[in-house]
Amino acid sequence: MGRYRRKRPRPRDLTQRYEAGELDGDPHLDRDALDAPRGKPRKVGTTSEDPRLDRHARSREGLLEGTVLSIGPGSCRVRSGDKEYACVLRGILTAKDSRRQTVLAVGDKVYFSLIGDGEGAIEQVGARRTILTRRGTGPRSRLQHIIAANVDRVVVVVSTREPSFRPRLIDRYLVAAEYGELEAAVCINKIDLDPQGSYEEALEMYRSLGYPAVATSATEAMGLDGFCELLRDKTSVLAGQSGVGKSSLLTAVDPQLTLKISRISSRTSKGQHATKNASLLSLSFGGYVIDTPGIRQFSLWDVPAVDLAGSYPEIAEFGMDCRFQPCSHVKEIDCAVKAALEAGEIFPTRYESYVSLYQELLEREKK
Ligand SMILES: Nc1nc2c(ncn2[C@@H]2O[C@H](COP(=O)(O)OP(=O)(O)OP(=O)(O)O)[C@@H](O)[C@H]2O)c(=O)[nH]1
Ligand SMILES: [Mg+2]
Ligand SMILES: [Zn+2]
Repeated sequence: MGRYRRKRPRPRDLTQRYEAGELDGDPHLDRDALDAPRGKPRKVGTTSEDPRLDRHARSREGLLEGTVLSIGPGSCRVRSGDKEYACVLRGILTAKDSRRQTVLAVGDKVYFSLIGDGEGAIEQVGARRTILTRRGTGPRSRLQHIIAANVDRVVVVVSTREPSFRPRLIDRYLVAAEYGELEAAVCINKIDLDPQGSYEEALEMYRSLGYPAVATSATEAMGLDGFCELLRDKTSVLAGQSGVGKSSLLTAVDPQLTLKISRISSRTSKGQHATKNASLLSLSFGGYVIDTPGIRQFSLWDVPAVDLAGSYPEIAEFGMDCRFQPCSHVKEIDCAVKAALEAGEIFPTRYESYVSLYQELLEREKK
């Protein structure tokens, strides 16, 4: 079962492109440059002939450059060099954007002016290298929520129990990561609560799909070296349900971090997040990580149903041989994905998760 082994290399190294300045731009001149639309980072002004580049260099004169560490009501914390500033947003940046829940995201590169001791006003937001997004919840369900900007990797954290293991949720995060062209990894925490090791099959499955996967116990200090290696020297974001142990894992691998941890092991009811806001943290062993508050439901932002298969590496690969292009791999005849499923080359749980997500996205498109 599941003989698929991921061969596909990552399409390109975004970090290198970013460092080469290829992806930089000025959102004031091109608001769309703020996001990597539909997951594809766009090149903005890459040649010196581009008149926007000069204007943008001039307009940043006298401003400090920093990174958004966390966002509170009305202001945010920004790190610049080794100092932190409390910053407000200039009016132009707070102007209502009909599609976004917030103008600013944790991890954003910003340019700000000093307005007091340790206080600044954000004048510009740099183009985003990558974004991890979801749909807003409740009344904000038509808005895009940016979970993190400019990260290299998403580490999806789940627990064996308390709260129970949710493979469908993992797949949603993996799709959001693939769609945003981010690396993704999986961490199965609280293995101390599953001495039979029933999580091992899932661990192997994610590995065979090409996702680094580790099994840990934050409280019993198991598997923590592997978890460290997922984070070392990268900028990562931890994502997953409330109570799975994201903050516990971070304090276990880096005792310098003082994060609020839930006193109760299982978090099942609404509104009991131990972590209230996403925050960007510096790791003593190298790298940065964004700890996020857990969410109950993860709804994908703006992935067209027809593009979903592209975010399941094994389905994308077998799908190249389907008779119809594009093929939904749900109802068509001569579907190479269904043939691979029959032959035991695709994990049934992954195919089922694909079909259910495909139908959900299709339903949404009809509305
Ligand atoms: N048994 C066991 N409990 C754990 C483990 N890791 C964390 N916990 C407990 O699980 C609870 C939730 O941990 P947190 O670190 O606050 O979880 P979180 O994912 O950060 O939750 P939010 O901040 O609400 O999103 C706490 O009571 C931890 O002590 C583990 O490996 N094993
Ligand atoms: Mg937390
Ligand atoms: Zn097909």
